[in-house]
Amino acid sequence: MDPIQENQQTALVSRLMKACGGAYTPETRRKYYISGPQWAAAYQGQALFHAPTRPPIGFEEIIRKFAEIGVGYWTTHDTDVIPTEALGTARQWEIVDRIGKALGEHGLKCSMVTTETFFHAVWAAGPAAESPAIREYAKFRVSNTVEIGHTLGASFAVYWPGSLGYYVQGVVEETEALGWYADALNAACERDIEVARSKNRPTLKHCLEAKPFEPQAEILLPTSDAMLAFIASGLLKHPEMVGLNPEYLHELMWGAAPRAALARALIAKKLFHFDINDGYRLKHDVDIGIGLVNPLDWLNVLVLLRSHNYTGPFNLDYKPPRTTSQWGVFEVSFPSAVDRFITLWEMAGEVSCDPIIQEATEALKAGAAVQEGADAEELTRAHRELLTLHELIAHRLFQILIGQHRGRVFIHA
Ligand code: GLT
Ligand code: MN
Ligand code: MN
Repeated sequence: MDPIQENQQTALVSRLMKACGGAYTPETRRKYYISGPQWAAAYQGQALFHAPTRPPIGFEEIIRKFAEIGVGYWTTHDTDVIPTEALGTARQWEIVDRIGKALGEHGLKCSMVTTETFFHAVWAAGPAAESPAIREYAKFRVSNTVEIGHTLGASFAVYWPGSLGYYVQGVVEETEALGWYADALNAACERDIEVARSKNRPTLKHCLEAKPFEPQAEILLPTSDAMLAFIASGLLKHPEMVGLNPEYLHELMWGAAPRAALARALIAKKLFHFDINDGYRLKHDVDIGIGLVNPLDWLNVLVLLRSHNYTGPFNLDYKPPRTTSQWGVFEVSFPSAVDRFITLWEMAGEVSCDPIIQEATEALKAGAAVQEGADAEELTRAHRELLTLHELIAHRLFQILIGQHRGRVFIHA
């Protein structure tokens, strides 16, 4: 092939993207509770060892592009859209007003707001620092985000306490720091109750998001399970208002089975919100698009959520790769991530009503016919053949993933 001229590259990418097929219409995409984060679309590709590869982009353009694609909901950090120095000022409300107009004009809704308590130098010692003045500032920041959320019509507030931890041991007293962190959440909930009452709206759902490592060396709330314990610890004044925003990759990062982590959130009735992406076990937070690494695991995750009637948002918290251009973010990255989610979600519906999986599951639950008082030997023998169904179910899931259950064949015998 001849080298591709610069002015022919978008046409090539568009043509191949179309040739992939399988795209859903924006109307279909809008039927799902899928939200697009401002920070994901605006991510310029920078990291500790990486210079940016894409130019900056503002919320107006992102909201317009999300609308074109069919992403119906938008999420943001306070400082993704409002400069730190403008927070709480008249300028903040001018910007919020502009956001509201852009959302209205393009038919999007703001579903979630979150507070940046990790990037600015003020958070060097975290949002629950020793200094009372910094902790008061943290309370202001989370309460201010709650007000912004209500103004934009959001239903969820997310908290990622990434900088709640330490680099060097012995400086931070963990129980004290967790108590101080709870004070900030309590302030947010109390402000929420006041604002919700004054605006005649329901209170927000406050969702904690765990990540096991980064940016601190040691994190005080590293997993969703740790957060469930924190919610139930007695430190929160309104534990009923606080739940989880697990992120698929963040559970994988510590070596968990994300589906099992979600199951634990479900039985605690705390699965409020879900960040969807992909990546690798025991590696850093690469935030790859959903289904590009672990499609079978993702299918299983969605089977669980479907069967428990999860109705919360699916937040596309991934980072378009550095190799994708700004144009490509909206031509390839977002539409393909949305479409993989929808495909996996619909496929999960097929799993739930697949006759083979259903019968195998029912048979396993019926168990073997055994005499009363059977001993271990007899029980083992009685179930010996039945338990082969475990592997058969896994095989069937693979078939569904690749479409063999619908007659897709690779070799004609
Ligand atoms: C940060 C983190 C994400 C969280 C964001 C919410 S902040 O980008 O890595 O996983 O969802 O505050
Ligand atoms: Mn996340
Ligand atoms: Mn992540």
